[in-house]
Amino acid sequence: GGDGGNQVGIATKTQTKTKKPSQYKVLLLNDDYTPMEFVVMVLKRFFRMDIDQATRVMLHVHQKGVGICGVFSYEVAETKVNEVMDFARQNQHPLQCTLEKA
Ligand code: TYC
Repeated sequence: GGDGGNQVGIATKTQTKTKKPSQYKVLLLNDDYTPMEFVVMVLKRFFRMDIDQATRVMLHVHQKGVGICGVFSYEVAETKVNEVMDFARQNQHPLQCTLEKA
């Protein structure tokens, strides 16, 4: 490459672009057993939603099967998924939470 002045003729490229961190959606999945109030509590506690927002997202997931809790960096999304799954397990609910590239 014309930038490195590499004497052995290996192509090089100077990094000019800064990588923007990838974003990930945190998804909540419906099931037949987790109480609606528990899902609302999860959305309030881990995604900082108010009662109206949390109720809307919970009902969307209940009716459509899946819904978005939020969009975060990989690190934050992974942490949220783990926190929700741990909290559901501790309370013996089958609630499933996952992440997907935005
Ligand atoms: N379907 C559940 C019920 O009828 C409520 C529910 C909503 C469960 C959203 C999970 O992600 C969920 N009790």
